[in-house]
Amino acid sequence: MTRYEPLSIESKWQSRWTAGRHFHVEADGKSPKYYVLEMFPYPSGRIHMGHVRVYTIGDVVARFKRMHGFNVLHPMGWDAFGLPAENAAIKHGLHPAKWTYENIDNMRAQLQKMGYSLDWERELATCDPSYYRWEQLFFLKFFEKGLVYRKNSPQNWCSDCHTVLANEQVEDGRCWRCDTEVEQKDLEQWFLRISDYTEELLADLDILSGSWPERVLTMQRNWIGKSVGCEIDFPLEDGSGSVRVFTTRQDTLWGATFMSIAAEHPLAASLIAGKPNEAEAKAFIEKIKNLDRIKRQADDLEKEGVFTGSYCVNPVTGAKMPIYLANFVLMGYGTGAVMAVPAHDQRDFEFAKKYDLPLKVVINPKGQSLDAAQLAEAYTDPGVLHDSGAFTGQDSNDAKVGIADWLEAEGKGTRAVNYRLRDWNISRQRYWGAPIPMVYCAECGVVPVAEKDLPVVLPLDIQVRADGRSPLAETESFVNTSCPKCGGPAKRECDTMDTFVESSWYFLRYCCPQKDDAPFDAQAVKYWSPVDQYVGGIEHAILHLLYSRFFVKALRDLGYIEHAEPFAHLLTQGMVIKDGAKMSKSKGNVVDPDVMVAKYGADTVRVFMLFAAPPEKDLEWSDTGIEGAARFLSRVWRLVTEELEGVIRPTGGCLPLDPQELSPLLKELRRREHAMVAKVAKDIEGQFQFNTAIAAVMEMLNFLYANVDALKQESPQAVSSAVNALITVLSPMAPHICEELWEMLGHKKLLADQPWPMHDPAALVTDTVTVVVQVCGKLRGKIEVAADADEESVKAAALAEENAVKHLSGKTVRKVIYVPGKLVNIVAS
Ligand code: OVH
Ligand code: ZN
Repeated sequence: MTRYEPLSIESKWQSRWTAGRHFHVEADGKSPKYYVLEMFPYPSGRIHMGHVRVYTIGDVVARFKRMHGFNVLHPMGWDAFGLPAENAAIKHGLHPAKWTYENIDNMRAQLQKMGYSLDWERELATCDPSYYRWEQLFFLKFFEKGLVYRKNSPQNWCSDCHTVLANEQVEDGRCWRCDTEVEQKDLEQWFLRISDYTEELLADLDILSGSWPERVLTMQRNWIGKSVGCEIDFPLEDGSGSVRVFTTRQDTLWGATFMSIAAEHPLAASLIAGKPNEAEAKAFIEKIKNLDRIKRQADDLEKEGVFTGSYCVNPVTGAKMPIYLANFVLMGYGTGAVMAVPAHDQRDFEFAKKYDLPLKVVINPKGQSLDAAQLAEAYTDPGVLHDSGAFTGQDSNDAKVGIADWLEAEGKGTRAVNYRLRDWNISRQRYWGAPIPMVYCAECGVVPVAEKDLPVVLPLDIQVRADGRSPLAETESFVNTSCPKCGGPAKRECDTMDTFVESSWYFLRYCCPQKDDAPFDAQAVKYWSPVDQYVGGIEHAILHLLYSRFFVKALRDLGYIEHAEPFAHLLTQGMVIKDGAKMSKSKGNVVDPDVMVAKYGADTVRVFMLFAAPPEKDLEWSDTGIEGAARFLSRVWRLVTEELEGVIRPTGGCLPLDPQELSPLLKELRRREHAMVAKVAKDIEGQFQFNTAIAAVMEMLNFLYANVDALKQESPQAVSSAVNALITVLSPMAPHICEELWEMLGHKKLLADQPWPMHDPAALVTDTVTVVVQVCGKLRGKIEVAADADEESVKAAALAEENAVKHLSGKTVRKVIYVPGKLVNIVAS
């Protein structure tokens, strides 16, 4: 026997796979295609266990599909632009490009050590001009179509870092990097008009239902946030105009007792002008404008407000309603003004209690009548309308329709739809990103760069600045250009694009990464698209997946591609944790993949990751778990190289022997072999239950060990078939060891090219026995059960026997006695 030495075996097979360009694929018409993709990594430096998990899952699927005859595309690349590279570069005094490309080299080597069946010839890095030039082209095409526009909007701004911060980069109102208090600053930014696609993005989620996790679909629906209701005008008391609100609860209109408006509301200044508390209101406005928007929407925000000094009039009751500035109302969603119905909205309720504003009950639960003075919280459920004019007595849901009709007929309001989804601000005031291909000309204004002048190359001969300011604005050779329209002197846009732009279309570029005269080879994209199976972390459930869906639809409308959805199936894997917590340097609970691979080999790490938890669940790292995986593979090795040395012949497929002529042991072996092949396939296909698939292989291994001597004696042929099948079905999970054993058995062709073994469903049927069913000692029926059925299931079958059920009716079962393989007696009275 030879020792199992994973490291030398693994590098041997990795070199062979690479040398043979083994996982390189081309679009062909011969076999059906299958495109499996894991979310591509940021080149952050080193891979972590989260990467190992997601890329292992994807690799099993890729290898499995390959064995099923698919032409499998399984590519890899680098999401290489972004703030982390720039910050690391600042910290280490390196150029972001150098830092990024060195990381890519390291991480590529780490991934290669895992034995993933990737087509490395399709590798791409998004920071390469040959990639981002096409993104710049899309920007120009979007601009032509009106899908790109420039807008002044309030942004989170850190004066110290001199940049806009994404909402996620604001922590407790302070910059995540330097702790400076974040301000809100109006800036000219570039936006992608994702709102043009809101309805399609929403509607197509229904098509993805069943293929994407319901949780992700729900998150996307909530993010899009469609609400249907009415816009209603509330006249100002002084007759100078009106305040428009959007509400989904027009059924509560008769209960609106005051009005809440955003600090940014265009009427705010005139509503407070000359009023007794003008100064207080002004101070409040300033304070609120500087609060970040996320905080203002949080449920636990302490509700605060200031009376403007002005009133409006409820258009249906005529009641005079004080207008308040309120910290939780935002411009941008709805109209920036909210009709407050404190009896039926919890936020309004809290606000009314705090500022002693009147409550009016207009909806009662069926058969009850609420007393406004007694309410401990808002009553927000549907009910029966009360004190609501002609609608009193109606069901509140029905009344929504009637009231909308009536408002429209009376000219007091109109039906309206509102979305939470905003257009996508893609401007970043940072260096390490794709330049936005626009120039500013004193004569012609904002002018797009000519297509023939793409790419606008990000200059590399710069120095990153310690203060994080973009060096681009100070790079004269970059900034100064000529106007594409008039040829006069002009200045380039110095903002770069959000990195989510790169990740919105990389999966299309993998179809033809080398094409240099167009973004896509239409044939190749058509052949490979959509991605059949996408795998990645839940943290991308909303933005990345929504942006990619938007990009695909927009590129379709530009005529570049034909399909409408990027990812046919989605799997979101759980986190890798240790001691119940996310791995992190600060907690000191990081397990480094390199260390584990060096100690156990990649196959063991892969098997552990797949066996320890179903993919969508969090995976707790455990030292005993990885030891167990190592032991399992050693036992596979020892069985073939020691216990069965010289016995096993190379066979393909499952045992072809005629079952009639087999001994009971061989019959059982045959049944188990076919059952294993069927179970592993069923668990992987569609279900991704790799843990139970591996368990099925373990069961077979145990059976072989338990019967090794008898099996050797009775039929080397039968045992050969079983072992060949075991190695074959284990190979997607542990490819190196299986490939090595396969070769040792005398196979000439690579295991990676083997078809999945056929299994015979007839072989799965176990022998059955007839069991007699008695009720109180009298024969009442017979049941057929599997010979190896357990006691519980036989008893259950007996209790369900038709005639027995009849004789049991009206009685209580006291006891069930089972004589194995013979009879069940049900004692009842
Ligand atoms: N480039 C983007 C990205 O997420 C993807 C684009 C398509 C937008 C890992 C850990 C983390 C963990 C465990 C041990 C130590 C440290 C997944 C951390 C990601 C993604 C890819 C690429 C991480 C899941 C969370 N996690 N679990 N365990 N790039 O390089 O960050 O969700 O699926 O693999 O990740 S990335
Ligand atoms: Zn010009």
